[in-house]
This record gives sequence, C-alpha cells and structure tokens, in this order.
Amino acid sequence: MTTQRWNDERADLDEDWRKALQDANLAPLWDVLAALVTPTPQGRMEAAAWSYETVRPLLMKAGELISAARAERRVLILENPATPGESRITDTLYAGLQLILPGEVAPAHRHTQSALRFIMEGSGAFTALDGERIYMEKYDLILTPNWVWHDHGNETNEAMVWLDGLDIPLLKSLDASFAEHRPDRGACPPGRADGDTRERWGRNLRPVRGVAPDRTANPLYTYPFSEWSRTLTAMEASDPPYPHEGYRLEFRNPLDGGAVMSTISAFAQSVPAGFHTAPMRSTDGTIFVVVSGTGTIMIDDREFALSEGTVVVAPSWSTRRILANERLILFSYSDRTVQEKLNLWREELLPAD
Ligand code: GTQ
Repeated sequence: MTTQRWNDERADLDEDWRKALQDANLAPLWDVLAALVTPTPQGRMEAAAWSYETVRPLLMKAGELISAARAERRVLILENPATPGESRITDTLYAGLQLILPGEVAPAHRHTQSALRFIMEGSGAFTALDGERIYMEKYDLILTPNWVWHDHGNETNEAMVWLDGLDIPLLKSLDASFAEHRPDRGACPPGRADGDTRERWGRNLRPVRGVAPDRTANPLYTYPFSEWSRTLTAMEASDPPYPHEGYRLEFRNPLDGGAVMSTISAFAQSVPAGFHTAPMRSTDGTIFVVVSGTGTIMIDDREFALSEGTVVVAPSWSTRRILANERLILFSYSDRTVQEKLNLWREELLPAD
C-alpha cells in the first residue's frame, strides 16, 4: 500500500527546492495566504495624534532654518508611527503642516497627486491655482486637484500654516507620479481674477453654454469656513444628533455631487457638548483635525485628547468614538471615494454600550 501522496511537511523540508524557488523568483502562496487574504483589515497603521502645541514650535523653527523657496514646500510630514520614513499617515494618504512666512513665495509646480489645504493659522496669504489667487482664512478648505499649477504666497505680516492632505502614498503604490516645474522656478503668471472659481461655481449654478469645464475635476476650489460651519449650525438647530457621528457633512464636487477630488473625500462634523458618539468603524483610514472644542477620541483601546489644532489618524477598520466636552467641530479626510469607486468601502455601526 502506498503511503499518502502528500506529506505536507515535505514542502517545508525540501531546502534545495526552496532555494531553487528563490533563485527563480517564485514563492509558495500557502506560506502567506492567511496573511494576504485576511478576514478583516489587518494593516500595519497605528492610531496616533499630534497636538498643535507640540508641532507648532518645531514648524516655526523650520521657518528659521530653511526658506520656502529653498525647501520648495516647507512642510513637516505627519508620519504614522508604524511606518517612519515612509511619508504616510495612512496606507494611501499623506498629511503635513506647511509654513509660509511673510514675504515668501513657494514656487509653482503641478503634479498628478491631488492635494487639499486646511488652514490652521494666519489670514490672507494665498494659494494660486493656474494663476488664480485664492486668499486663505482659518479653517477654509482649499483644493488643488491633480495637474493644476499651484504656488503659494504670503504678502501679509503674519505666519500662515495649513495642513496639506495628499494622496502621495496611493500614487506611489500605483507608480503614477508625474510632476513639472516652471522653468523660471517662480510663481504662475496671473490667471483668472482672484476668487473667480468661487464666484462661478459656489452658488449652485452652472453655465448653460460656453464656459463649461473641459474635465470632471472639481472647478470649485474653495469651501470657506464662514459658509460650511453654518450648515452644521443649521443641522444642529433642527435635527437630533446622529448616534454614530453627531452631525457629519461631505464636501462635494458641484459637477457631479461626488467627492471633492477623484482620490480624496473630505468631511465637516460637529458633536454637541456632552454627546458621546456610538462606536463605528469603516475601511477608510481617516485623518481628523479639530477646529474647535474639546473632548476625547477613542480609537480601539487608545484614547487621545482633542483640542483646537489636534490632528488624529484612525486607521482602517479601527473602532472610533468621540466624546465632546465642549461642542467639537472637526474636519476630516480619507480615501473613501477611491474605495467606493472600487466597490470596497464598508462601514459598521456598532451599538452604543
Ligand atoms: O503644496 O504643492 O505637503 O507638492 C507635499 C507636496 C505640499 C504643495 C506638500 C506638495 C505640496
């Protein structure tokens, strides 16, 4: 009688065969299958938080050490503690705090990465998109959709700081990065009138003829805090808070009602004083920024204090809950729109305990 045909250990013990596999750039799937096809997301990202009081002095010191022109962009990257050196805060997204000092210009470039700016400090510096200046106020959201020329300038007499949210790690994994610089390494020549795109696209109107955009990229580059915060206030006045998030709004592209950019979704949220959100999780690792208020965010078994300027990352499928001491206003962004387009996005609303 023959013994069983497969003695499973032989695959582990045959060293010559293992070596031959390596030399031929082959690997056995069964060694890694369980780690590859996991029942739930098992990423390496960690929850983490950065308080503005910690980051700000280090960023201001960078302002003494290097010019914006020399750095091209004077930014401190918020790196996920699980992946130092990889310039990522989640598997797909990047976050950084950018400083531009009075009189400085960050020269024009364009790239296939999409960017958002969320203004943290200062008033009246500008980002120019294809030469159109957009002046910044605290907690405005300003977009740089992919391949739009952009430079930044500060003609005020105070420092300007904003959070940059980009899809850099996603484009790295797709290996789809292209970038260009202007030959003169300066700013773009003036384009449309200052603030033109908001006048055209910010009032829920679209042109019948003539000036329709030639692409689906969001033509509305700005979502001022003075406007988006009012929508939250209006909701709070008439709706009860939703158990899992209080009140949450998505910033959207006026052309199609979808996410603000092809790879990044952005949200505004408020949680009333004393409210505790019920636990929830979703597959889009999310970066939160505290606009105002105080409280705590619990991410799995960790707790992070929230106050103005705190940045927090909640990894994919981590369970999060928010406790507001004072009314919290939060901005957040994630790769939700990418996952939705790929039919991958999931969320789970867990019962309050
Ligand atoms: O302002 O164009 O934080 O290209 C990283 C890459 C900012 C920018 C970043 C960039 C920019």
